[in-house]
Amino acid sequence: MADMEGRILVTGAVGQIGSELTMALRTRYGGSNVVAAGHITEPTETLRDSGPFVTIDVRESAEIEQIVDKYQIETIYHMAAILSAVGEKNPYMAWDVNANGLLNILEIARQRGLSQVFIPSSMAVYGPDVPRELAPQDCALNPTTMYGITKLAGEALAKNYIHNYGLDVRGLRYPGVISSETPPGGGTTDYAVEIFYAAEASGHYQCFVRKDTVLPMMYMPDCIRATLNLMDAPFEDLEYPAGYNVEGMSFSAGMLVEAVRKHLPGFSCSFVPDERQRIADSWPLRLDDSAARRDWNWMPQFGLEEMVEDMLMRV
Ligand code: AKB
Repeated sequence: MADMEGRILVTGAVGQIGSELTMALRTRYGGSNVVAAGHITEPTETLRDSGPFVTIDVRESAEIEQIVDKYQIETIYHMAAILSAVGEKNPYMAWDVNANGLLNILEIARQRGLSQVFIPSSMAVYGPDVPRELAPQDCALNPTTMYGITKLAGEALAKNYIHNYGLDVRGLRYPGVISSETPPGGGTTDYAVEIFYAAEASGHYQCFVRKDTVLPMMYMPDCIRATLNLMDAPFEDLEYPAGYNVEGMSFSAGMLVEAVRKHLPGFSCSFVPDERQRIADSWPLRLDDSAARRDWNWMPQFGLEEMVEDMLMRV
């Protein structure tokens, strides 16, 4: 077991990343030391029975405070968030949950002198004006989606709490995350997960972005490793603590279909772009994650072929 002082709280613990992160933290630190917080969605039995489970609306400070005090929380992984496609339809809610919710967490962490806070940023902080072939770590950020604006605000708030109060806040700019345990909900990169379930269930998928749509992606085991490795790194080594670029691979929707067809030759896919195409077109094709590689030895283990093979064994 790695060293740990006090307990950990994971908000958004029922979500795509939160559910697997909670289980990874429970394996590392013991089930009773990791409090999983959901909101509306019911937890799986595994999540509910492997440690404390609570309900928190992150927009309500008092609800967070009560849990932080009751369980003597020292570290928060704040994974609760509204994703891009839902955020575009409900911009006010996206701001309220993603920006106000994050501010509540930071303020509670500051007031109680917590040791560490993790915040999930996203490649959505970039807008279409960046060099899309390889988005630099450090450049002007002009997101065009409400989701991206909330993530940029999250990074700015994190920097503010680091510089003004010395709070240890760390974050990753996640690309699309592909996983088999908990489906994502309401994101633009969801097609890269849905395709596997459709391939197994019916042999056909109707994809909501164009075949030539290229986006940065990452397989869940790499996502969890990146998150934990960033949190383990000495803070003084981190030049960009509030939001490091990370990616595992980058492919077009058409390349993903071909990679699946190598294993399931009968699989077919049609491409019928909807409003999520506009969101995808505003994001980079690849992220330059050399700062993460340099500062805390980030190195992905899964490329497209390895990820597809593993996913098809699991779904
Ligand atoms: C989404 O598609 O909204 C997310 C993200 C890239 O942050 N997966």
